[in-house]
Order: sequence, then structure tokens, then C-alpha cells
Amino acid sequence: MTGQLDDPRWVRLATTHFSQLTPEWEMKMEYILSDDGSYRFQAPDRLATFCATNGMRLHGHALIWFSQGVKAFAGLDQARFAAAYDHYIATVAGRYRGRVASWDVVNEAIAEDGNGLRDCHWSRALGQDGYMIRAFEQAKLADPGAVLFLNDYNLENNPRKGATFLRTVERLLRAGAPIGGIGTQSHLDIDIPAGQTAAFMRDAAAFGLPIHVSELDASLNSERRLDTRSPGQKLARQQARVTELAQAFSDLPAAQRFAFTVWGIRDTDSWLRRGERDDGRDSPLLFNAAGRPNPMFGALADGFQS
Ligand code: 9MR
Repeated sequence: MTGQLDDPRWVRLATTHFSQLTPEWEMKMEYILSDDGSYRFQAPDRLATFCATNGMRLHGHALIWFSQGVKAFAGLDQARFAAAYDHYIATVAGRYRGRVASWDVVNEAIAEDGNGLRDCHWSRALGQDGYMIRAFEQAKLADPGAVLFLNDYNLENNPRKGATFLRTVERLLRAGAPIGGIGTQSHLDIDIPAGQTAAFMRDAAAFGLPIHVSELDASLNSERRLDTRSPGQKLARQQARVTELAQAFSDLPAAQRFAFTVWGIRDTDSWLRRGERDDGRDSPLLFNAAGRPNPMFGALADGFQS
């Protein structure tokens, strides 16, 4: 986020360890499009300039997301809705044409429990597959050079959701949608069984498309009601799962390794360390508050090297 560009320690870590950046919030519709239909580009422009200045690739996140744009699109008849939808994608993807390497075109389309697709204001107006196909087509027109991703979460945590996601990719490709890559957010549950992450990666690889691990973090807080494990035991689980993910990614053919992205640099930068979620202790990222590597950093390196 642009606020982090004003923190010299963040900038040093970012430019030392990373070659690509995803805006965590400021390239979303909820930032760019106001309820009255007007657009603002101040923050995403600044992020694009930061990437250009520092020789980093920029990954656009995200054009169409189920929960966003509800007020700006409310009350439009079918034709106006479709025109405003196309206009948004053309305007935003067109503005960053040549400056982004890629876009998450549709984010989180699969139902939470993995059974089918989410019902949302886009699907109600433009059809369940229709809104996605249209978004990919419009993005392709606006920026033919960008790699266009369908991006989602819990794909390895929930095998049913992973399977529904891959069937959706298959169906949309068959319908002619120019999907150029598969995005798996990988907000990892440290309690998923060994092997499940690698299994999803292998299934996803079958399309031959580039794969983006797009938002890795691995919270130490489990969903279990009773968790008697020591911090060390939980850290060991975290490291094993992260090594597995990195290794599964490394095992992909080179042309399919699009990028490996973490959802924040230091623990204290994480969305998991904000507001109600913040227990003051969670360590879901590669660096601690002081900017020194966590055990997860070594786990990632181990996975990439093995
Ligand atoms: O980390 C992001 C947080 O700063 C934003 O407030 C929030 C809503 O825009 O989105 C968070 O990022 C999410 C991402 O865009 C999509 N996958 C889940 C991420 C964590 O909630």
C-alpha cells in the first residue's frame, strides 16, 4: 500500500527481496470507483511509478470482485449495467496497459464452501459464467499483453473448492475466455494434511497455464477450538506447509512459474495483524517486525532449493 512507500525500511526490504509487487488494496474497485461513479487513480499511479522506478513488475489486483461496486452499479438497467462494466475494465486495464504484467481479472468467484459459484451482483446482471467471460474479454481488449488470471483462495485448504475452481477454468476456457493464468492465493491453513498443497498444484498444472501463488501467508492461529500445541509445534507445521508449497511451485515447468507472492513483508504489515484479528503475536509472513527473517523465510528457501 502507498503508505508503506513512505517507510524506508519497508522499501529496503521490498527492493532487496522482491521483483514484483501486488497492490494490497489500492488497485481494487473499492478504491478506484466511488459510489457516484467517479474514478480515482492517485494511489495506483504512485504504485505503478514505484515499480517502474525500481525495476519491479506490477501485478494488478483485482478488476472484478464479488463484493465490490455494489453502490456504483445499483439501479442500472441491464444495458447500462453492461456498459458501465465494460467501461470500468476498459478504463482501468487500459490506463495501466504496458505498465502491469498481469491482472487478477476475476477474484474469488467460487462459493465459500466450494459448491458451485458465488451468487453476486455481477452474476445476477450478466450471468454466472457470463460476467467472468465478459471480464476476460474486456480485459484482453484493453491490455492484450497482460497475463489474465482467475484468482481464488482455499484451493489447497479445501479440495472440493480447488476442484470446482479448476472445473470453472476448464469451462470458461472452452467458452473462449482468454484466461492466461491460474492464481492461487494460498492463505495457508497450517493444519491441512501433508501432500494436499502439492496435489492441488499438480492438478492446476494440467492446463499448461502459468500459475501464480498470489497471496501467501500462514497464520499460526488455527480454527481449532482447543489448541494445546506449543508455539514451536505450530511453527514446525507452518514451515512444513510453506516448504511443501514452495517445492510444489519449483517443480512446475519454468514456463508455468509465473510468480510467487507473499501477502505482506513483515508480520506487522499483515492484514492478519490489524483490528479485531490482531493478537499481537501472529507470525504469518517472512519477516518479523524488525525486518529480520522468520523461520518461514528458511522454510521457503528450503522448498525452492529442494
Ligand atoms: O489485505 C487486504 C486488506 O488490506 C483489505 O482491507 C481487504 C479488503 O479489500 O483485502 C485484503 O486482501 C484480500 C485480497 O484482496 C483477496 N484475498 C484475500 C485477502 C485477505 O483478506
